[in-house]
Amino acid sequence: YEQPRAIKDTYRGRLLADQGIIRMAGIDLNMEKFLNANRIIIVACGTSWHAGLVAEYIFEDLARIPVEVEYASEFRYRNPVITDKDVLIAISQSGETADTLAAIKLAKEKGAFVFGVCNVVGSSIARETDAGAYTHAGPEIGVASTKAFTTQITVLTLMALKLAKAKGVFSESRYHEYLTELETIPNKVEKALESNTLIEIIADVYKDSTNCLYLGRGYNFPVALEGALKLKEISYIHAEGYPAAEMKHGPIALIDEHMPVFVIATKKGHYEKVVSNIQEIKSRKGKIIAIVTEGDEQVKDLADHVIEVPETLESLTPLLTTIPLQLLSYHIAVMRGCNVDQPRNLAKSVTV
Ligand code: F1P
Repeated sequence: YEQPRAIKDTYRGRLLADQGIIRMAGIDLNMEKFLNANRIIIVACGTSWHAGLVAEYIFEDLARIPVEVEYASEFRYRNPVITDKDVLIAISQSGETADTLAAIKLAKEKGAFVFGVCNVVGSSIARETDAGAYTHAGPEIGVASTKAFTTQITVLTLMALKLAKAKGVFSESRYHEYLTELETIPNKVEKALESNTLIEIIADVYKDSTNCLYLGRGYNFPVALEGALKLKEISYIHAEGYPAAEMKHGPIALIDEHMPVFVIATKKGHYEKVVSNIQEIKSRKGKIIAIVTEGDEQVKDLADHVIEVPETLESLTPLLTTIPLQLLSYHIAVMRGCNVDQPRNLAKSVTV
């Protein structure tokens, strides 16, 4: 529920009120590093890694810069090819995650320029990186990240917009069109939160599930991963996130009348393809819970439940579609008697 405020603070912290120009010292001062980079490597863990995956779509789609996304916990132990033409972006809510810090050190040793996206001012990652940008989420009280995810995506979107403009991929007017839409997101998140009562009813239906599948395409594939992670982290139900297009390469074998499938099926981006995935699930009697764009009729006829979110640009949809999935995990966890703020076995920052 703090997310409308947190997202607003995140982009407001970077806008000159009078001109709507993004002032983002970290990226402005180091623009050349990004523009001359061979590629961007993004490293992170957990939810922050999912924000990194969304960023891969944003940077490549909007700014046309090649991006690789890696779990910091893998990157640090393999022998990656890194050069001084690479820019590494490390994303971390706490700024203390040991694997992400180790990945930063490795990249710096090889001469890469390292940029941090952190929530905690003065944290170890903020200090170790060459430059960076803070999210303005405020303290994450719970262990499982929620507003950190949406504010990380906000910062990474602003960075991609700056780079798209600097590279000439985006005209001045397209750039401002995006910024204007970004400014509508906090109100649209408020709107998405209004589905809370409906989500509670849906949570009650599926609270005793033992397995769940989450599917999405494009920008919403990482949201499917994040939805599944939230359910695992706080309600201890096994859940898997998958790209919807991969369903036929394996997970389809799991689908029967006992399998709830959460599908992100917003209008912008691959809609018709997702609808055909939904038809495939339905013909195997899977239970379909779909996140759809307001006013959707086609999916409503097919799905067992639909949860609406407002319409926005395709690249901004993760900021809205993730909200009902967070709420759903929350309600299921509460109904199962789990401690949503301090899940068993999980640490707020993994420092070893
Ligand atoms: C990464 C992370 C979180 C997760 C949990 C454990 O932390 O995996 O995403 O919710 O708190 O750590 P961070 O590097 O983003 O602080």
